[in-house]
Amino acid sequence: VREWTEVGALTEGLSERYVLVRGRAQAIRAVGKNMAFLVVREKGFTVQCVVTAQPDTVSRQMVKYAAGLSRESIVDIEGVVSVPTVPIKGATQQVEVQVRKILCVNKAMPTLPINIEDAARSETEIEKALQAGEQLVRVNQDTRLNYRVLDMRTPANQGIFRIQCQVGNVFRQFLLSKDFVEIHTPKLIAGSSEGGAAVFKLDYKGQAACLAQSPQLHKQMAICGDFGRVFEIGPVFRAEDSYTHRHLCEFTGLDIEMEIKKHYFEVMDVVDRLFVTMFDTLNKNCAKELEAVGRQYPFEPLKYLRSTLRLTFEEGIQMLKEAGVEVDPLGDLNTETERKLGQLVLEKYGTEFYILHRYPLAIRPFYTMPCYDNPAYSNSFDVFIRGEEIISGAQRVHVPEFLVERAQACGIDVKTISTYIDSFRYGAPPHGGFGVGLERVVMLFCGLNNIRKTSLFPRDPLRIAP
Ligand code: ATP
Ligand code: AMO
Repeated sequence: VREWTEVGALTEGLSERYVLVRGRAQAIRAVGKNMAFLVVREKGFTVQCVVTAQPDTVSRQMVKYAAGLSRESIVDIEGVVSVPTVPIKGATQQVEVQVRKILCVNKAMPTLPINIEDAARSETEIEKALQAGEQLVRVNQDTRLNYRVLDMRTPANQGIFRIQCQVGNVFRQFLLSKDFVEIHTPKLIAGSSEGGAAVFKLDYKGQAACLAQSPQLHKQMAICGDFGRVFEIGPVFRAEDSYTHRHLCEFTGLDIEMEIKKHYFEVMDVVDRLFVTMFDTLNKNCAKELEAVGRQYPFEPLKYLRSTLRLTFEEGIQMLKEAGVEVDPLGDLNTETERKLGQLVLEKYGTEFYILHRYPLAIRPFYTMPCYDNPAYSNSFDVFIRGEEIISGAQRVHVPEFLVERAQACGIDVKTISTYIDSFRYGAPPHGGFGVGLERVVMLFCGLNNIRKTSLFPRDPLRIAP
């Protein structure tokens, strides 16, 4: 059995060695009848392979065969590693493979709907190429998403989804190390978990049901069931009816719920430790991926403090007011004012990651605990990256009579959540938690402009395929 060498491992140290590699034929160029160049890609690394007709080893027919391969076909190449005298452009590896044998393992169709090299260019590179009179097709977002399997092959997308994997991984590992138990709650539920209209309704064997807008009700019920601290990574469904850069109809929720002794600050402490650890880990373990993303979509590394800044909602409103932005002191911030506050916070405190807490009660979900000292406010918080929300969290109402009162006040049909309400009648500890949108974390950490870039197969009001 012959040993395989990865394209990424092809370096000068292997000079003169005979190697066997498998990859995709990313680019193919014939030079006359005696020579062909193939750029072969594997896991984001590329190497130039040279097929030259030679009396004893390489026939002209083989050169023709190589030159006739279709882009993105999967090929096995055997050959000798050599170090060229001039630097190689258009490949990540600075050695070449002098091809002796070539085999097409599986061919791609001759014309692809997306050219990977075009899809991988940054806006600046596109502008330059166009100015130089180069013929290229700007790959728009719909085309990318329609042919996502091809789009995924660009270095930036390889980076994005490896980073996304790390976010989930750090979330899980961190919480497991802090005594949290991973749970799995149902996504088919009887009543809306967040209130509001953004619910996908369905027929559940003759009974009205919906897709869970969050694991909110069941993660709290797990606390009533004495698990102490729980978390879940799972799909969340929102029937959003408009098309924004940061809303999906299905996203991945990272949720926690935990008993608290005294204060909702205990939940914010978890946010702080978890996210500082997460950002540190991403910067350390995903340097290559972050660089690949930045090459196509340039961004500044996230600025965050060793200990996360906490501002009250009132302090935030005051900062906006001082900057000449008037907002309703008991109303919600909109996208624009959130961004503005993000800018002000960055200027004043030097961080792009911060917690805003003690929100007005009126704009929070029914299960949110009001502040003990002033019921116009609540023991709740949102967390922002670069001026956009990634987390909502709060202490919850754990007294059943009060929970019913709050649900009714918020216009919720209590009958549809009766089993949830009943859970609190058997004795419930004080508790709180939060929910994070995975795609938003990756989008904002990498300074990307659209959540569709960080969802493998995004679901929005206009898209349910592929
Ligand atoms: P959440 O619902 O979770 O708390 P969110 O980021 O969706 O998270 P919202 O509170 O729904 O935040 O909305 C905050 C702001 O985002 C709104 O004031 C509005 O400016 C904007 N926004 C939210 N949903 C939409 C939408 N479907 N279309 C356009 N803008 C929206
Ligand atoms: P909320 O509704 O704020 O809170 O959602 C929590 C987080 O989920 C993300 N998010 C979204 N991501 C993509 N597309 C959407 N349509 C979308 N909507 C929300 C955001 C948001 O911060 N049960 C509470 C959480 C809790 O209190 O524990 C909840 O669902 O990043």
